[in-house]
Amino acid sequence: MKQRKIIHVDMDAFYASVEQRDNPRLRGKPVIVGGDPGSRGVVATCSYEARRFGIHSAMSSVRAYRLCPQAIFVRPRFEAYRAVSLQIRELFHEYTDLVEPLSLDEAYLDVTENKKGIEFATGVAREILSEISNRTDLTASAGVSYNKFLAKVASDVNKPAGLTVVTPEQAEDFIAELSIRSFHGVGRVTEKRMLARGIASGADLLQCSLEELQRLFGNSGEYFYNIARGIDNRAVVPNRIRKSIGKETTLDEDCSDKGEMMIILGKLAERVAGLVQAHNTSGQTLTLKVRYGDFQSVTRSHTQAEPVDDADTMLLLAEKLLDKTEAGPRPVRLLGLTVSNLTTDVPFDQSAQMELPFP
Ligand code: DCP
Ligand code: MG
Repeated sequence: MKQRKIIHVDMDAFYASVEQRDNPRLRGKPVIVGGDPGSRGVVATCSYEARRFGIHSAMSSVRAYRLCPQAIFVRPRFEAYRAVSLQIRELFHEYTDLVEPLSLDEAYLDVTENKKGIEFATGVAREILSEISNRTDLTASAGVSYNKFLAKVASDVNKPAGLTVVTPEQAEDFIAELSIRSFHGVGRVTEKRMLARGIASGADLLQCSLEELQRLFGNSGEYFYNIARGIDNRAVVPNRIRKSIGKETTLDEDCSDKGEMMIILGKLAERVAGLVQAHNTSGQTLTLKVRYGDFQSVTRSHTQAEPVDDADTMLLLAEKLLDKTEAGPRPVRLLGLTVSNLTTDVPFDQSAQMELPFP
């Protein structure tokens, strides 16, 4: 296999940096994004100033407050984070379509072939980091290597605003010195089990046989065995993103009664709203599709600033859209409702494919 060029990009103290960017009073201060200490909230993330006090993601807000009473707590503003996420994703796609987002703030890129014909992956990474800072006023860090595992670990090495390259020649030493905690895929439980076996670093992991690792970690055993040797053949898999979420249904027989149509649209609205909510999203456009008895189809759409995610609003809009068709006077054989202009990226996933047919 041809040697690949993989980049892992990860924004620095993401939510907290967005808050500091948008509110100058927060700059240079310990900022905690998450629930307030009065509630039983947790820290989503915190600024680097707050990290000096030992505060980190997933810590209870009460504990964070005790560690740093002068910290400023702010509630998350997901719309702002999503907007940045879209900006950086668009940027990534200027270099390659092999972009695999892991969350709002990080992604793998396979730039073996890149759209700009840049020879070295390091050059691509450097350009991406500087463009991120130009376009978003935020910093990111990147890791560059020949597989996902090494790129991901490398991106963490020189945070913030760092660029770390691991060449095939450097990989062995790089991995040997890694603490087991910094291996991607090693959670707290696995870390404990490894430490109990005397595995504290990449070098220790390299001493373990495949059989032992499989006995200890089941299916993951082989993964650990391979990454200790710098082997990781996982491909960068781009998520296909849904443009819309909708349902349609063919009626048992052609229908000329608008009341009946509204009952069917009510069920459709429930289904579509359920899906939209299940994907944690909402959309600004609702489209009604009507197929008449003679198979001619028409659509009518309504777009509004306020995103929609509930069945009641959808049904209300659907009724107005239905009035803009010839449904009634002309018998109808199919009705459909679709929400588009989604406010978040919704990947096609298993759960969506496994959906049951209407009703
Ligand atoms: N996040 C969260 N809860 C967690 C971890 C993360 O809500 N337990 C959110 C907040 C982070 C964002 O996801 O800003 C990105 O997660 P990262 O792990 O990349 O952390 P940061 O970007 O905040 O910091 P770093 O500079 O270490 O990447
Ligand atoms: Mg990050």
